[in-house]
Order: sequence, then structure tokens, then C-alpha cells
Amino acid sequence: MTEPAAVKAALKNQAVETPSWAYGNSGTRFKVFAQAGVPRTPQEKLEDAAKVHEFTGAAPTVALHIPWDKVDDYAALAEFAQDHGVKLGTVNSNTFQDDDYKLGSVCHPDAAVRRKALDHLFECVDIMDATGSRDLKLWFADGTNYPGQDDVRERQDRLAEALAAVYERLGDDQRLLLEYKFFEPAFYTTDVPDWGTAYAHCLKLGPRAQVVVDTGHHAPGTNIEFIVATLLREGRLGAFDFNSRFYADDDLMVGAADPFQLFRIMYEVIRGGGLTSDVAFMLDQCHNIEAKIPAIIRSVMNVQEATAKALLVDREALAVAQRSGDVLEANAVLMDAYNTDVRPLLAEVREELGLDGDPIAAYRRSGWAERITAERVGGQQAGWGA
Ligand code: AOS
Ligand code: ZN
Ligand code: ZN
Repeated sequence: MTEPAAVKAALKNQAVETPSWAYGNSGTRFKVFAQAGVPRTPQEKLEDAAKVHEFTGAAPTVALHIPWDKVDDYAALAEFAQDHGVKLGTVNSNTFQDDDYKLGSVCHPDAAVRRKALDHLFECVDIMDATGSRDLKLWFADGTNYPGQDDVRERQDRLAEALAAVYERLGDDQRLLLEYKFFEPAFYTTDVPDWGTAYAHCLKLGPRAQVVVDTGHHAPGTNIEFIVATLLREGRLGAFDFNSRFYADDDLMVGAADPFQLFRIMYEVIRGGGLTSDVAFMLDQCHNIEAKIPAIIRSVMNVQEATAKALLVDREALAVAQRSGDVLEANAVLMDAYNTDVRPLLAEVREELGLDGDPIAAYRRSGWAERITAERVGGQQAGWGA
């Protein structure tokens, strides 16, 4: 059993990175329900992210998305972030919203389009140099919609060529994080569809190429914790994009759909020695109908609760039961931890950090929602990440 003091220490060190785009208006292809008070600029997104960190104490960095967070001076943006108590984190590329990318970006059959996409990725690396970011997260919407549309193998060759060029461009302290997704927006093939494809490309690139596990990017029923355990064992788990899904890539609050799965994932992270800064624990969510800042606070709390439960697993007792083939006892040991109410423990951790034990209640009392609703008149245009 992990000692309570050690559990608290681990929880005090845990950091969850929030995504800038989660603070803005978002929706589905059917409708974006704009909300009052949402950020109109990257700076206002950082102000909101700072509130999440202020009340949780566990969200010190903010992932950027280019071009949604494009500014003239990224060093100044990094300074703005630090003035508000947070830091700029992972840089996310976007090779999926330009008209030229209809048939793909780095996998496109036209070399000129591939060059345009690669130039964007190089721009993202330049931005990392300015912001001091360690990680470049690459998710490619590339794929095909019909059999015969393009050559699957040639698309992998094009992808490998682009990844190698970006990897070559990275500094010694920077990493390339390759994210997979089993479908969407392409319907027949996706060029980085699963962890195996991402892993194979990372192996060819080198040790600073790692895989991103987005918890919404698997076919229903996939055992995600097995993927996590395997990637950790191979030293290739670079990051999570945490969210929840009921059907597809729903980008709901992490832990809201299946808190038991989140617990099992966090158990394998801890079992595999992954609860370190070597693994970026990012959220990748879109809060379409719920108030954004409290929803992101809730997500951070859900990650903390799953982590606390996983830390409470009596690993000695579990190992004994596993080695003796005592199926019921082994399962009972795991379920005992999962069924523990860790909210009082987490409230203690927050209070020991000088925070309110209930971050949501503290946020509600802060008046921030009322203030931004009153001040941010003429909000951002509707649209994902705009
Ligand atoms: C898209 O489905 C992926 O989850 C991406 O990680 C992310 O949502 C997008 O790149 C926004 O940054
Ligand atoms: Zn993602
Ligand atoms: Zn996604």
C-alpha cells in the first residue's frame, strides 16, 4: 500500500496541461452554441487557463494551437503567461483546415501541398524556440475516403519523409509527439490510425519521437490501458490527450464517460513509472454546451481522482495474488482502490497547498465568470478554436 504521505506528494507534483482551444467557442458540424464571456484572444485564453491553475493548483501549463493562437510575438505571449502564473506548453500543429489539404497534408499526392504542410510544421518548431516549449504535437487528419483513392504505402513514405525532416529540425531538448486516431475526418483510411503506426514511425525517427494517446481516438472496446502499458514499457509514451467519449472522438470531460477506464489507465501509468514530466498529461477537449472554465476544472479534478485511486492500489498484495493465480483476490485488490472515495484526500492536498478544498465552489465564488461576461463583449467568432 502506498503510504498516504507518498500519495499526497505525488498528487502535489502532478501537472495537467490544459488546451487553449478548450476555452473558446466550439461545437459540432451541426451547431456552435456561442457562450458569453469566452476569450477573444490567446491572451484571454491564458487568463482563463490561469484561473484553472489558480483553483486547482495542478494546471501550470497551456497547450497552444497554431494558427488558432497565432500572435506576432510569441516570446511576449510566453511572458504574458508567466505574469499570470502559467507557462506555455505543447505546440499543436494544424494541417487540417486549409483548403489545400482536402486530399491530405504531408501525405498529399501533390509535392507542393506537402511542402506547404512541412513549412507549417517548421513554423511550429520556430514558435517552440520562441516559447521555450519542449513538445510539438502532430495530429494529421490525412487519409482517404474511398478504396483506390491513393496508394496507402506511398502515403506512409510521404509521412515518413515529412516526420524525418521535422525531427531533424528539432532542438536537442525538443520532442516530436505523434498522435494517432482511428478515423475522422477521413473515412476509409487514416494515415496515422493506431498506436502501432505511430510507434513504428517513432522508432524510425529516434528517441525524441514519442506517441500521443488520445483517449477518444480508439475503436469502441479498445483496451487503452494495454496500449499505455506497452508504450511505457518501450519508452515511447510521450503524452496523453485526455477526454471522454461515448461514441467517437467526442472530446467530453475526461473521466465523465468512463471513470473506471481512466483509473485503469492511471494505474498502468503509475505501474510503468510514467507519473513523471516525461509524459505530458494534456487535456484535449471541446466544451460545447457546458461552461468552459468549470468544465476544465472538473476534468483536472477527474484526472487527480483517478490518479489518487491508482496510487492507493496495494501493489504488494496485488503482486502476491497475481503470482499465486488468485483471480478474485487480485481483482478485489484493484477494485478496493477504485472504490475508495479519494475526494477528502484531495481536499486535504489542496488545503495543504493553500487552496480551497473544492476548486469548483471556489471558482464560482470568485466572480470570474461574471467579470468576463461583462467585459468580453463582442466575443470571438463562432468556430472550433477560432
Ligand atoms: C483531433 O481529433 C486531435 O485530437 C487533436 O489532438 C486536437 O484535437 C486538434 O489538433 C486540436 O489541437
Ligand atoms: Zn487529441
Ligand atoms: Zn481528437
